[in-house]
Amino acid sequence: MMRFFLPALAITIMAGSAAAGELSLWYNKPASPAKWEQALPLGSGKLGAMIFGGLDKDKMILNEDSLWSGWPEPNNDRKGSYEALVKIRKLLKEKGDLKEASSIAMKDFCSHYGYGKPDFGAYQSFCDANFEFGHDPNAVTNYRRELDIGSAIATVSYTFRGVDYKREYFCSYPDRVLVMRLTGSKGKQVSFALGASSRHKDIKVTAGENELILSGQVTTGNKKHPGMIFEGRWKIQAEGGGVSRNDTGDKIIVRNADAVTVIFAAATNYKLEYPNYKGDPPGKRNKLTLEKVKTKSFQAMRSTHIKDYTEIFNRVELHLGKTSRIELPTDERLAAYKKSRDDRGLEMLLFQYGRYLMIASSRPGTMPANLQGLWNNSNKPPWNCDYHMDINLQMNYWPVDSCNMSECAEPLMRWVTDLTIPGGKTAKVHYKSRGWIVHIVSNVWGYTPPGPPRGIHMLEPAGAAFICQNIWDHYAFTGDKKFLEKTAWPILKGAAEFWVDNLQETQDGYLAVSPSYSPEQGPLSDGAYYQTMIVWDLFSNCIKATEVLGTDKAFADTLRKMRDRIQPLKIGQYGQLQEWRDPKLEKNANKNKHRHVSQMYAVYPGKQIIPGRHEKLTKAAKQSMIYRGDGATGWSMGWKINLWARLLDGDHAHKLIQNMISAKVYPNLWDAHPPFQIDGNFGYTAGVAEMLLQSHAPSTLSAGSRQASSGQAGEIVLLLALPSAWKTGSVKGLCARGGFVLDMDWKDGALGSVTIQSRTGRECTVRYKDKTHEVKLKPGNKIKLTEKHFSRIPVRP
Ligand code: FUC
Repeated sequence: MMRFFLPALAITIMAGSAAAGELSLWYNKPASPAKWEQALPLGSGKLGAMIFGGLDKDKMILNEDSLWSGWPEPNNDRKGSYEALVKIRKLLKEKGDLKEASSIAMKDFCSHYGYGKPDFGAYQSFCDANFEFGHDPNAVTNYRRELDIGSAIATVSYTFRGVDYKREYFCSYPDRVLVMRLTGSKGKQVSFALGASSRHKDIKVTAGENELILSGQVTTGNKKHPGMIFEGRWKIQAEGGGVSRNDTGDKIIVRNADAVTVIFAAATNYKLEYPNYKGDPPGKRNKLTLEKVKTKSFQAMRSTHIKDYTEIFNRVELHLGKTSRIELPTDERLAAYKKSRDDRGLEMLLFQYGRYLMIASSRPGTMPANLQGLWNNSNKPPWNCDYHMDINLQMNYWPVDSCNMSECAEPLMRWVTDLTIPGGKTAKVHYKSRGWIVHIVSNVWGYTPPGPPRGIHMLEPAGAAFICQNIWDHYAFTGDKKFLEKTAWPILKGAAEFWVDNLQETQDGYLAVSPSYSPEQGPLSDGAYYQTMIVWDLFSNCIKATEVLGTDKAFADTLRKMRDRIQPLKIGQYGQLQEWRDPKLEKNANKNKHRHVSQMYAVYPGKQIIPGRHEKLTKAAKQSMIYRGDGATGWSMGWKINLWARLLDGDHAHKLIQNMISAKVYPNLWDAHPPFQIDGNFGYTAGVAEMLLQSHAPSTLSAGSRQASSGQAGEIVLLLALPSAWKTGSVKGLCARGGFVLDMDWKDGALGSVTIQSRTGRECTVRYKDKTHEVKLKPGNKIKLTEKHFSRIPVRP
């Protein structure tokens, strides 16, 4: 065992010889047991597994996406807080007294419950599966650990004492289980012990006949609110050899089998349903899951998994040029990238990895992807591994529609739908208003109030409106009217109603958000632009929704009138786009390097500033981006890729890509905040798509009539942020708003051809450089265009 940890390991284990594929992450050694960022993530949306590939001993970190500490606290809205809000707003408006307002906010407005308190809880680790193989690392050759994201299968293979061993792993979404297959090249060579452990105190591990069960309960320290109960079950199917349990009855022992299939199911008693969030016991759920696969062979489960996964994954292909160091193990490849910055294959791999991680962490029926997707090795994870609503959760879902994985958005929609109920209560108690709201953070228990008073950032009020941007976009991309009517509109309308009731008139007669604050920088004021940009976007999307659905005309008129009075965007003394209305708060704007570039919401993901149509504001936005710089946390760099893409500077976006891969990516290609935070992976993937294809702007041709009738028919812009480093390449399957799917190829920086397929039959304008082409297709039909099809048409604002 000890030898396993010795540095000598690296010398004794020989690199595998076969070349990895373009879609593989691979390594010539096991992950260090202490460094999970070296391990390989597998997931089915519900179940997550980290593959370390140990030899003497091996652990697998296992997760289930609903396991949280905490509880749904029915009294978490603060009674009497509305009176404090009135005082805060008065102070901000009449005296500009930011300090006194903040102190009242902390004292009398914030909830006593929430983030950092026992009720809020944190996403929990589930358990570890512990294998003892007894294979001496020093005697192993041909070691290779690999994750093929083309099939979502991980493998570990090596030679030990003349036997070629192979372990194959996948998490099956359709079968709801993690499957592992262990084989040896000679008969009767597969032997191991399997035990289980957990970071939770209250657990029991029992080995039965061909079965291991770990059951437990999360400790809350509060008798009134007992913690979640959870259970993991392994079924061990050995071919040949024998299966028994150890003397203490907590391990399974497999001896001399030809091959073994291990199937793992996990569940909790959680149900995403306000107010109790309680469902069936986990044992019942696991039995049902395992019963369904009882007679299914490993090969059958494998085929089911591959079919399900590739149906989504294969929709998109990307090729960015020849340079690709696939012959290097991925950790060495990353190190090489830092020097050369020219591995286009790695840039492509990271793009597809974001798609892989989305399919692995968010599928219909599961929880939305949290700050770490669904992988977690701790009961006290960074930021509780929660749902952060001031950029992070929204960023997680940026690539979902543009990168052709629309069904992966379902968990977000279901979670937000549930959240509107407690969010409606918070709106009533804290703001005496209609609609719904969520502040900076939320969880699986429907937490929506501001607070607790850890700092004024706990008051950030735009969480609901911001997530509505993702929800509207899901409609805009899919054109799914039923979704708009049944799911999206109630959410959007409620979020907009809240702001109709809550926008405040400022001293100079504008409408603004008070109290507002620019994430995560102070102070509290009535003039941060972040919230009003988001409300502007929400109102604009809601107006379009009413046109598409032919509903709520009077409400749309109110929104139009109020939108026109929202504080206008301003350019500051350094030529920057202002983050606050008050110029005094802008005095350091030319030095501010803060990771949040909140004033840039208007550029991405919003659409209030569009290059070519808002020239002065575009220039100011670029200036602000230059001041903020090309560094920051992983997610911030992910956002900046999208921003430079929207500002049509492909080379600058590519510089951010290079900076990110060089400094903010772990050996397993997870994004580093640091620590690991998955939003940066998703931001990166969305950013690459945005560099190649954009579809957020209204058509430069139509003066409004067509947009009004279709709701979102806009302009599809091709390759306008293509970096010079991606001279020649191709992409297949990217999506554009309006229900279009595009394949493109380009050579020496110029468009070769584009094939556009319509899913919905809507019309659109396609633009390449300054030329456009009008597309009108029946649903399912395609058209192939080359540059000669585009005719020069003047751009109309
Ligand atoms: C936001 C960011 C932090 C971190 C946290 C989870 O608050 O400002 O950098 O990403 O979310």
